[in-house]
Amino acid sequence: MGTEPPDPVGLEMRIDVVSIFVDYLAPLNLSLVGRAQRSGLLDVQLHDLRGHATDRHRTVDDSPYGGGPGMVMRPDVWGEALDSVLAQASESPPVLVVPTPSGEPFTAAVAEELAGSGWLVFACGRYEGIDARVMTHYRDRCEVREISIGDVVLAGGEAAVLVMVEAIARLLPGVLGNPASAADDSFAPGRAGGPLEGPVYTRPPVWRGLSVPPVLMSGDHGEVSRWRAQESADRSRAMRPDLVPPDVP
Ligand code: JB8
Repeated sequence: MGTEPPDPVGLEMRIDVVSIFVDYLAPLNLSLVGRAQRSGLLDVQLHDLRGHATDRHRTVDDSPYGGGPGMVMRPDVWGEALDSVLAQASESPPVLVVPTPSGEPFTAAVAEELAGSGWLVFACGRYEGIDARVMTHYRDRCEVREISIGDVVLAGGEAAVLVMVEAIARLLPGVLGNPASAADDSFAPGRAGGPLEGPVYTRPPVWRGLSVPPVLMSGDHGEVSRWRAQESADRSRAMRPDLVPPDVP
């Protein structure tokens, strides 16, 4: 009576996240990503960077060489942490993803590439970032992607990891209930670059005096398609003119 165990499914991806604020990543146990974990499609392991610090105060940062404000994360602590994750060896090395405002932009195409890897390791920086030698060193041992989630500056990589893991997990086979809803998304593979999705409506037909556009109730699927295409084009021009090809005469 609704107590049957879930169907067994194969592991599609392992994700390790290293952070000094692992509690920040608790939402990975909720909603779509949490469900993917419980169904056996995804294995997420969190690691406290401070567990690899060696001094009494478990220090992970130090002053920047050359001067300047803030603190930089120490390469020795990161090296111990990442070595311990990489030692959980698989057939092939992981892709090491480092969120940083100075990285390549995170897009649907990047999400797709990362979804094709069976193992991702996310390294969450804080303060002014991670000593650059860490990225240099691990480029010899695995693929390293320094990635920005947008032209905005966060206080650390954790929130960016929540964004990226959700975008990646929903591309894994079996994670979405209805794959048609993913294919229809604005930046879905094959339609990256728009057009944006237009407005959507559900019951009731009139709410606070506002009616649903009558064309959607007409039953004329051709008319509905043309109306939605026009709404998408209008919205794309208004919100994202950068996505709209110039009108050629
Ligand atoms: C310190 O804006 B972000 C971002 C900001 C950060 C760090 C990592 C990522 C580390 N500040 O994507």
